[in-house]
Amino acid sequence: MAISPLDEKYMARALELAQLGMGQVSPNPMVGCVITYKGRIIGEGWHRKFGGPHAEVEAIRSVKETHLLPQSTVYVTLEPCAHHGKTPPCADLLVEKKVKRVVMALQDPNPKVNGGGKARLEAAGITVDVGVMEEEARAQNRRFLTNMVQQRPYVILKWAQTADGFLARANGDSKWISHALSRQQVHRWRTEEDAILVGPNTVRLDNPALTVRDWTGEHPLRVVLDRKASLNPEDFQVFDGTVPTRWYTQADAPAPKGVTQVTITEAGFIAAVLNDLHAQGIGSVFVEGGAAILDAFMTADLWDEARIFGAPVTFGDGFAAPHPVGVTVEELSILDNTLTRIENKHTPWRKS
Ligand code: AOF
Ligand code: ZN
Repeated sequence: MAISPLDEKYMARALELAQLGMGQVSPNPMVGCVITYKGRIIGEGWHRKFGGPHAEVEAIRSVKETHLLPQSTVYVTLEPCAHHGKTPPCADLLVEKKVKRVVMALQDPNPKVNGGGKARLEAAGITVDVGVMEEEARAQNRRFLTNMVQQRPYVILKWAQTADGFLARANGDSKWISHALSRQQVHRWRTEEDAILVGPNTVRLDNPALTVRDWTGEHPLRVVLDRKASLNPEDFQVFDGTVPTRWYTQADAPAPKGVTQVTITEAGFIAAVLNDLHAQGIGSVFVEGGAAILDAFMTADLWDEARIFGAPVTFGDGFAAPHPVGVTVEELSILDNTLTRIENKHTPWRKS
């Protein structure tokens, strides 16, 4: 069927609903669903929580005028699933309700689905259109798509740098680069990812808690990379056991209560850590430094985007900020700070 501007309007609404699952559904995708009858919305829903009902189930449940379903169009930001997971297949539900048409933004790359949902709908005589606002849907679910395609978490690097390109002074002090609003933004970002990762120098110099305080949301998993097991857990907040924490070393080390120590024996340390996190169901990692860790991710080319705060201060000397090679996709100002978002060129989540 021909795609109309109205299709884009309702898909935009479905994408908006999907976004409400941010920080709650990973490693599942964010999915939104809108049901219309003659250009009027009769039902809406989204995937709210990992393990919970899928978007289509929520949307169908919300419909009061159920007699209209056989004449309805269902807009969904991802292909309805075809597998028995934590819930029965959404494609079967739509077939059972005899909806007339399904418009989806994107085929689900999950091997358990991957066109299977579409095939079930078509086999039942339902009209299916794919690709409405696909680019937006891909960008929204870039974490999930990266997990599926690369079999690793989506990696976001973050740092603040001075106008003369330093991350920290020579003594490691990095205070007063970004201001309170930018730091609040960082706390918001923490709620959006599954894990926060730092290296040993950041732990030693800043003794960060790596929790969410200036925003509301769940604390991500804390991840500490410490090849030499050089950190004494008793000295640092990240090892206080208040939030799930994984401590990666190359040699066994006694871990305090609430901390999981993981010994990595493979040569590619960063790749092995990401592998392990992926196996734990971690869909995204927010890397908060320091310089050596950021460099390690870039050297291994295991990163997807960098978010860089720039501040109008100069240090003259110190730890030089990294130079990510990629595409600048966003630039904005937060008071006197700048925020630049750079995407790696490989972007496995884009349409190939
Ligand atoms: C949909 N609608 O809202 C979502 C879908 O473990 P389960 O049963 O929750 O299944 C998770 C998989 O289902 C996930 O990897 C993705 O392929 C698909 N997610 N599908 O039809 C939804 N969240
Ligand atoms: Zn489903």
